Amino acid sequence: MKKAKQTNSATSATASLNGLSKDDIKQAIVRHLHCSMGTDENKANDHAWWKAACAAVQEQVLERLRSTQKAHYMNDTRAVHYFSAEFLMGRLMSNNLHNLGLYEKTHQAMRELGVDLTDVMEQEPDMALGNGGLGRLAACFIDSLATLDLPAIGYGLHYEHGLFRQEIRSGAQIERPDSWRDYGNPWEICRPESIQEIPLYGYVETKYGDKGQINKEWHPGSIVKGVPWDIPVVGYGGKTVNVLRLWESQASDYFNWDVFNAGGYVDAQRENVQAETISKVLYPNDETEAGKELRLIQQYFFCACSLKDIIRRYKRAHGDDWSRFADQVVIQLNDTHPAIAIPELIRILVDRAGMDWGAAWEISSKTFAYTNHTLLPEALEKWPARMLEKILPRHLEIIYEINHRFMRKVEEKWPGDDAIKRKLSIIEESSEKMIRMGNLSVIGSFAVNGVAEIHSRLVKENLFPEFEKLWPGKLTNVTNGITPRRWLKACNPALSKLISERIGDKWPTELYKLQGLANFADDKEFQQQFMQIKHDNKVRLAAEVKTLTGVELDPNMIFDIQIKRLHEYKRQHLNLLHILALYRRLLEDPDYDMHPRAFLFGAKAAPGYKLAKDIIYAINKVADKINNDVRVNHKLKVVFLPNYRVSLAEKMIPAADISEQISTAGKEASGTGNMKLSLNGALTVGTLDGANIEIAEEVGEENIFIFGLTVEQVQKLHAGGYNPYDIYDNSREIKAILDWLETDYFTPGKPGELASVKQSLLDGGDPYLVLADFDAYSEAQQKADRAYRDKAGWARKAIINTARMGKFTSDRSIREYVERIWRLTPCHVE
Ligand code: Z2T
Repeated sequence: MKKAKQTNSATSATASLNGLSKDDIKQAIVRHLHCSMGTDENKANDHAWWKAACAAVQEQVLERLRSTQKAHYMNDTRAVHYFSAEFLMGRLMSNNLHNLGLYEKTHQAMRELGVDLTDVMEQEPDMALGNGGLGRLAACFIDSLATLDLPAIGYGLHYEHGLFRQEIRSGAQIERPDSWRDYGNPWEICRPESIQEIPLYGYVETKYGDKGQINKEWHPGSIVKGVPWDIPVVGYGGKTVNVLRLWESQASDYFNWDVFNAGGYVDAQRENVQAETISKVLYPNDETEAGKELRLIQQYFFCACSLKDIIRRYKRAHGDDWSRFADQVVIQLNDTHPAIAIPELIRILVDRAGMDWGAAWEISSKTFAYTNHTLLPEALEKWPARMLEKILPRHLEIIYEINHRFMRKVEEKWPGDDAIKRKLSIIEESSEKMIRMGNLSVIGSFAVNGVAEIHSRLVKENLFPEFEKLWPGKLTNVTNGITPRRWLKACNPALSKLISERIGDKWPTELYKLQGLANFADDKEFQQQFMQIKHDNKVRLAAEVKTLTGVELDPNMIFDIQIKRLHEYKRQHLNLLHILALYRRLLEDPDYDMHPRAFLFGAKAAPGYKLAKDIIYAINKVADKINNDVRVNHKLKVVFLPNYRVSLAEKMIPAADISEQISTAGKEASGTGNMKLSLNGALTVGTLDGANIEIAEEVGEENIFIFGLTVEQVQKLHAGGYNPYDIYDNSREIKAILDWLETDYFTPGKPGELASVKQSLLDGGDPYLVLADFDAYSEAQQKADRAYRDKAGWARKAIINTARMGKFTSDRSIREYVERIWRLTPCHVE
């Protein structure tokens, strides 16, 4: 009786939206099994069931997509166009079912068909078209946009291979191609009617008009075809279905015609290969700029396709009247990767629509807004002017013109100050002339934002200081968020159900409602239920760990989790040094007082990032040793889970007790994993960096373990000449640990294999202050250890963490973008 009621309340928010019954779903799935998959109930394996189920869900999705597009067209709505080189979508089945309100019914329907929905969903490959935080943020944002009934379209690249699949061989990372579409992607729809032709290379001809005007004509040397694939984005409640439009490159028939006629059939095939290379593979570097020609072509290719698409749609409603363009279209640049869209729009307006510069600039500078995601100098994009000249000769001219006019403005504001001009110029006059895409983005946009309070302050103060004086108010903050539909409702069903029982089922769209849970933070029964769910999630993860690595974890251990890209600034090696400290303390004193703890890592290193790969290797070697050392392995375990990705995050996050967020202060722009873990009741051990600061404000200092240098202290330490040897020479423990790495203790017979980690922290100068923060970190960990032993106290802290995460829904982020930057109005569908 009670059970039936709970099921009802869990689906009541959406039940009225679809009259679809469980039997309808069964019929649809079986129909697709027969008619789309050409198999039957007896022969079908999980993969066939998965495809049939997707097809059945997609029918529902497409109906809503049609009504959404009709509503947007009829209302001629202003829309945001989210330009991003990355969309890290993960799997779509569970998400779409939850957002349509069909999850429970489909689960039952499949059970009656004799298959388990959870197993079937495991068949879906992740859509890993992104590196990490930036790409996942884009995915959360388009979920929120659809949920809030906002007209929006995501534009990106249809990579044939997403982020590489990571395998661990003898402790080392090896990269394998990701082939997410090998057996077809049931969610995407090809739209050949919207193909675009994109010019590249060639030269610019200057023409003089009869009234003395100068016209420029770009004669491209090559043309590629952009083929759009649409992925429907289902809002929670299933009303609005927006699209993510991803462009695939193909050889243009038009271009190859000449070669073909000249008898160059084989040469024409070579052209095909080149054109099709553009969308072949996602660059696997997060936060480093490779400066490769193909990468610039990727960026231009998807921006040019998307702009043509937007303009075609605008013209359908407004003809050649450009006056309302900036009222109808806003384009958000997700970092500088799509910044080339700025000169591309100006080129279209000036060269193609025949506008004068002033009118074109007026439109383009009211169309673009730019989000900055990092302060790390190695991630700030700069393109050699020579490369732009070769690939996009007209765009380089336009960039020079933008800069020329901007320099006049700077001269007006700071007459005669050449130092400021050098700093603000789009052109960096180094030995090789470089184009600074960050400066171009700030100059060409009407709004610029950072992604957490502290990050936005540093963007203003350190990255673009004089820009703030030129355009007060243009630089602002929008703190990142995460979608609670994927990162709580879908990934942690037991906790979601418990929450709904206590505070109702409105929290997925009104996350501040979670604060109602604080009323039960001291309620014994609730604490027990909350921690039982955590325990069950740990049991489930332990089973997964056993299958993936062979390591056995006791779910009574503290599950301490660090999951994120591998980067020196994120300091996985600080975590590792602390693990080594615990190991050493346990060897010196078998009764060393600590609650048993399992340290779990998930991280991919950029394939060319040597030290990052060395750190993965070191973690694995230390893990091997500790896990097999019977003197300590009842108290200490270390696990490196291979191939960290969205679907693995969904299994790890609900099982975490402790969340490691330990970047050097000032380096992590925001972080979003920090929000996901805290939302699922993990306590943060973290620095005063990125959104950790805002998480600490929300949960209160007694419910988080903050440690380490502040941004100001970091700056001072660097300015005063930091010498890591001072710490090494004065700390017995640190010295012993670092020296240990050089022995063959962890790599029997191969001393020195882990030496690069030590080297980077001593002769390498320890640029991320690992040693400087070590003692504070170790102390914070000890506090966490003591706190965990107080069962009720810990349960209270965990509950408060979940209860106070309301601020971090991506719905709040999107509302801020809408009110302060995009100025959109919702368009209700049906
Ligand atoms: C990325 O994931 C992030 C920043 C980048 O700067 C590039 C990539 Cl691939 C160019 C991350 C930040 O490191 C992280 O702090 C932030 O939360 C995330 O973007 C989303 O804003």
